Amino acid sequence: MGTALVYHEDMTATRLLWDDPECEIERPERLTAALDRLRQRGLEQRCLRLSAREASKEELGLVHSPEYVSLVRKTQVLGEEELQVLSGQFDAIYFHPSTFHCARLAAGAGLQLVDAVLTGAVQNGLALVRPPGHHSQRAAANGFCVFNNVAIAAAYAKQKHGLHRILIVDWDVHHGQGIQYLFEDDPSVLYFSWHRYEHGRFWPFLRESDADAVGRGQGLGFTVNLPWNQVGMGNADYVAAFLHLLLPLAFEFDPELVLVSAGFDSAIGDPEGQMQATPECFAHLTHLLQVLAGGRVCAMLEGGYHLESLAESVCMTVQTLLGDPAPPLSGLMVPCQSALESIQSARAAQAPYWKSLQLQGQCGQVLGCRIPPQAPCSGYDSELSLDVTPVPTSPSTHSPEGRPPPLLPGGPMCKAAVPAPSSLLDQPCLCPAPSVRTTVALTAPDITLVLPPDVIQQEGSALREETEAWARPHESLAREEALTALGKLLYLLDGMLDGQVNSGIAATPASAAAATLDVAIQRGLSHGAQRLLCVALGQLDRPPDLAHDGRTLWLNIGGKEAAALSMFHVSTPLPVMTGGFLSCILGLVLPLAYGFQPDLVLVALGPGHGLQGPHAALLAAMLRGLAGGRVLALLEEDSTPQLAGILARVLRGEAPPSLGPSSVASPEDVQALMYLRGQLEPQWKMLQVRLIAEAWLCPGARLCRRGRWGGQGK
Ligand code: Q9C
Ligand code: ZN
Repeated sequence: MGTALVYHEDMTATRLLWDDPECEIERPERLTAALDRLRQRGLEQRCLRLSAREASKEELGLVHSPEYVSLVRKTQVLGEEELQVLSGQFDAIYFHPSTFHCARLAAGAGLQLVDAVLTGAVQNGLALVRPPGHHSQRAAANGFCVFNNVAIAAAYAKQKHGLHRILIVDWDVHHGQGIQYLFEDDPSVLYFSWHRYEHGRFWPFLRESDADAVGRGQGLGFTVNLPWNQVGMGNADYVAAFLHLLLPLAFEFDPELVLVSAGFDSAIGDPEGQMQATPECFAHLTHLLQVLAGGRVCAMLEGGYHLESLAESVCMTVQTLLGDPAPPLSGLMVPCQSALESIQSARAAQAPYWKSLQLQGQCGQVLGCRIPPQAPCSGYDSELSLDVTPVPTSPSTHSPEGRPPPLLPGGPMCKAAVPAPSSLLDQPCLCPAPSVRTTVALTAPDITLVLPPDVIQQEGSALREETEAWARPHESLAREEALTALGKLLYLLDGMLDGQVNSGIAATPASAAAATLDVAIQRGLSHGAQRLLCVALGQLDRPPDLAHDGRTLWLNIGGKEAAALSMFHVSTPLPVMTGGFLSCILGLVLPLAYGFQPDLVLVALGPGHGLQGPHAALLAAMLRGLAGGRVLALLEEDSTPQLAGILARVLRGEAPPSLGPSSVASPEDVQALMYLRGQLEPQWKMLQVRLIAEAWLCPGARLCRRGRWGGQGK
């Protein structure tokens, strides 16, 4: 459906005319650097270019007072000295004779973007604007912001398009207090902001930036603040904040539109933020938001003062909006202690208002943390002792500990998939983009009818002798249909491993599902995949000959009971309610997957998987964030064409349909999740939603700590 890029050259006009060290970072080159890089990468050319229009007086009046708008209008005719005097009446503000025009274009750009998305002209988009907006208030300019572009867009989407639920995600490193003030009593706008806070010692030094500011009146629980109390927050911290705080609330809120206050001063290199998140992290943040609101995402530029970091991060955002898979994240995926404290205090502050936070993470209080009798903590099966050597703590600003298993010597895979400290100028991904995004290797011809036109229907098969050799150990692969399907699957898998094809779908006869999956795993591991994530739904047993070398993470959803036989062999029942399914994905599957950093993902819908199309689509869409989007979905041959069609669409980058209002998780779902967390948290730090110290208060977790993989905690 396309991505809009809204811009107008005139927005480079406003600039600082006098000496002011605080304001000099907000300069015209911010826009030109971002736009030049988008052109260089061929990204601008792939967007629908829209020229920004000026917002009208009425539109500005949706959030600003008439007096304030006329005050800003008058700056057009002031001389330099008068401009400087007026600027001095606000905090961190400069006016220029072009400010009024630029600020009206900036607000208007957002409105055009919202119109384009809500009329269906495009799926999503980015407005590249100056001045930024999120600090601006009803009658005050603040922090380089004159009119509140994102707030005006939200009010406009409500008024002109009749929307009832709008999510604003403010990933700028500063608190958008302007947006907070404008919507603090409005339950139709959910405002999420993370920001450098340092216990109140960072600009704008507001008490109301802390996690306990949650909105007022009808709007209680619709303001979500995540204060960062240390600098140096990185990819793992940001992803953890999305998985454990923003996304549970966002799914429960079920927005019709997502607006992003897209400031890139939260990226590495920025002098204001002093954070560590690499540009690729913004591809992941964008990707994670695209599963909401049917993919209707409107991003608007806010801050971002390191031109190189800004330009790269903008490219990552636009590339992801265009549907390209996110490049793998670099670095250890271990959130730091301070980030966990912040996330936990925000979860605690929000818990009274959100069902999705009420049952979990409040260990011992709401639900109690009982160990399911069928799955005792102690006494692991001895065959499962792992010969995975602990890897030493890496030097980093906040010394994370624990990491995925050691890497094996390379295959022909993307170098960036190997977790390694990255410098800003590292190429995001050294593998060439596959020429084919999604291929389906299906045997039932009626399925092609529901496929999007650019999804390739694969004709090829692996050589007969080779297919037979792979099939030989498996009785269930002896039949002709199973062999034919296996040949197609092997051919597709090779195409993915060679980088010809990004993702694919293959079908197998139901009776051969487990054996086919086993072959796919072995073939993947022997043909270049270094870490393979296998998400198996339904009755699919872990292949008996799977090596315990940490190269395969096996996750069975639809097992009889919650069980972690090792840190690489996890099984959980299929959640019965949508709420449980969401917490399983956000609270278990994705934290494990992000922690593991696979370079190939297999997702198998096996016998009795019981997953509805939209749920399967959501899972596949979110797993596409891993492994550079290298996801192979295995279906049973008698799956409906609709299921194959919906999976093909999300794997090529379309948004999954929204699930609608979600039910709560059932007590059984919650219990399974909490049990597995207790088991796995010591090894998989992305699972953590509370501090280890607190976990000790939970009797279940304490027992679980005597696990076999070290289990010493922090
Ligand atoms: N060194 C935006 O990013 N100065 N505004 C803070 C601390 C004001 C930031 C001084 C920063 C305003 C849109
Ligand atoms: Zn900022």
